Amino acid sequence: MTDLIQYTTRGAVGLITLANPPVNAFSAAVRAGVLEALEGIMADDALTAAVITGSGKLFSGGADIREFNTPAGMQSPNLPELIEKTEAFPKPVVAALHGTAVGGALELSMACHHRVAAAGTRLGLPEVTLGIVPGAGGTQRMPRLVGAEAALDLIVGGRPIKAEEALELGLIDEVVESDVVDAAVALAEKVAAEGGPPRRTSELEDRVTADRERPEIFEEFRKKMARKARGLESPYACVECIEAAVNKPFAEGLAFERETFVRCVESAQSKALQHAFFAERESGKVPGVTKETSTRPIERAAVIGGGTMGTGITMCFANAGIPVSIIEVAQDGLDRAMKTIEGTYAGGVKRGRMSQDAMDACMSLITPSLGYDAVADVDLVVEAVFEDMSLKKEIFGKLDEICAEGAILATNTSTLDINEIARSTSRPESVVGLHFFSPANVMRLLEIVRGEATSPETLATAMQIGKTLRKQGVVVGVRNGFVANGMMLPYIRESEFLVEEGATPEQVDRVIFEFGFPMGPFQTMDMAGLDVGWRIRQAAAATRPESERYSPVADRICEMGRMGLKTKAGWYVYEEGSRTPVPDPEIAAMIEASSAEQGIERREISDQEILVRCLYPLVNLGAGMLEEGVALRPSDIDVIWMHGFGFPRYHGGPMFWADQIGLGEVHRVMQELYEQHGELLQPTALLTQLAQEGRSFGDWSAE
Ligand code: T1G
Repeated sequence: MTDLIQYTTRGAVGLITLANPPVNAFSAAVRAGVLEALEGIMADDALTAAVITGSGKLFSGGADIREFNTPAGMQSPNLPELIEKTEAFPKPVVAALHGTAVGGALELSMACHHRVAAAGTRLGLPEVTLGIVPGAGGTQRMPRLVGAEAALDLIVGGRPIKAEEALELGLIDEVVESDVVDAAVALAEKVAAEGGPPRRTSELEDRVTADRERPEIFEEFRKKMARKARGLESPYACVECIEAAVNKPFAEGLAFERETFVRCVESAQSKALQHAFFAERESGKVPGVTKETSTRPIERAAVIGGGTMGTGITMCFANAGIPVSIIEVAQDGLDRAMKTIEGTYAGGVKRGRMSQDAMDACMSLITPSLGYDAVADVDLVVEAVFEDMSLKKEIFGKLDEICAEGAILATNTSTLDINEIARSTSRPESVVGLHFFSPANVMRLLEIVRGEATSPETLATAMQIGKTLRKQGVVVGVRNGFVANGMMLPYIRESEFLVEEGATPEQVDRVIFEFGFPMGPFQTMDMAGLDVGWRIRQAAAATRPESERYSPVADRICEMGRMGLKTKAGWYVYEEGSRTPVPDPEIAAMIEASSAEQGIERREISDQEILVRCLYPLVNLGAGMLEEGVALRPSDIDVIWMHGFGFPRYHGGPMFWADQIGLGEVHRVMQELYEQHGELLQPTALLTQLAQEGRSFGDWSAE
């Protein structure tokens, strides 16, 4: 038997333990091992029952995602075969669940005749997040255990639930505080002693029969899910499978599910979502930082600056249970900051997103402070004042004097040179960029900027704090705008050029929205506030080459005092209290005037040209950043764009998306754009090389 399965007996019970670290995934060898063990128990008359459990911190993370679309994935016994044999097993089989049991692991458990879970165990069918449906009976057995409505919520939502909720729903039979294997063995012995055929989930008909009388369940659910499932295929496939569970005999429903699974797992969307899954985990692996690299425990933190970013960052620490001081230079600024924080939490309580107790607990961790005394005994400081180099250097000079030895000095700058900031201290090795995205207490992305002097310990601590704050941390190097904002530049620039050449802001936004972004570039700019970009453009004006094309439209909008949603006018106008962008003829006229001024002949622009012109240049720049080493791997860029700017996950991020199109084609079009529009769109060397060699970014990162 494979050593990925441990087998022993407890009295008359055969105990099968999954032992395939790190997550006991059901690889081909594990599946064969479980079946072999079951056959051993079947053949042994002295054994009356079986228990299946997992070793280490969890039961299992389900099927082995790395085997998808590989022969190993379909190798017999595949998961559906193993699960059918488990349910058909003549002796009681009990699942002993702890930590996490998701995907195929929960499907196997639902095919076991009884399920016992340790308190707090997380159970779920997250397959929809991988662009597939549960493909081993989950969509057929879960409705039989919990009913169609709960099954729709759990399977289409993909979220895990705790054992306690699962017990209430009828998904499991018992929750124990004691040792779960002992409890499962005891239950197995009891059931075996009671005799009679094992209880098979596939034979449970009450709930599906009742649901068959309520077909409206599915129509209502489809309506309810439409906004969240926009552009996605697998959520609708999940609904169809659950509908089949209610309306078809079990075997037919199972066959329908299998067919649907196979269709989904080979789809472009699923491949993109599988890529996203592994990309998020890959981004945590950074050269020079290993499991052995020591990190500083962050027990106390401080945030300098009580503006939009400072207050959001402060809430991140409080939400993670870390005492945090927020520091401002003047009382009114401090009062405003605390009012903002309190208001944000109160809004969460009002919308039922958090309890009053949780709000009080967070507020109790936040200490408003005037002056720098509060940073003397903290482990980490995050500076979040407005973008001014001399001010930041002054602040870091003070932090250098006051902060404890070994404290991490972080800056939330989104554009300034971190090496220059670090050089204003005597401990540049302790300086790192922690670039949060607005609103910082909501956005998951955290760009961790490694300076030339940042030590491995400081970087490892920054990566650890990213996890503690439940952020998706990505390590990048120092350059103007780092990776995220750096790549925003061509995206915004080309959008503005397109409206000068004949498109309209609403046309560009519609194309990008239909591609799958939550909103287009012009609405995004209005939401974020046009003053941020204006200040950056003004700062860059001095160094912009004369010959470089530049669109004055955005500046003119700001000069009119239109700063976006917050002034109810920007690229669009907004009704009082509404966030719905309304096209403004005044802006359209100003754009046409600007085109005429610059001798730009306006023309009909297709949706396809808009898509290509907005997205290919950022792919091109992404390749440039890989060459520079500012981004470590293409998948990091994908993670940044999915978590920072809402690049549709079902396209896998810009670099993966470009690979699906083919870099030969992306390069061909970039070359055309370069010839038409000039050097700003010159294909980068890496894109050219990969295109000529017929390779992909995926290949490149493998080097
Ligand atoms: N297959 C292969 N590798 C996996 C894996 C899986 N299911 N789950 C995790 N890994 C790898 C991961 O890439 C990382 O690798 C390491 O394990 C630790 O992961 C028929 C077909 C279980 C809650 O969607 O949600 O069953 O980076 O950092 O934070 O219907 O992993 O170290 O090289 O995430 O402790 C459905 C996916 C499969 C669950 C543990 N299952 N996994 O979290 O560790 S589809 C899922 C998770 C299915 C059937 C279908 C989490 C976790 P590396 P980690 P963690």
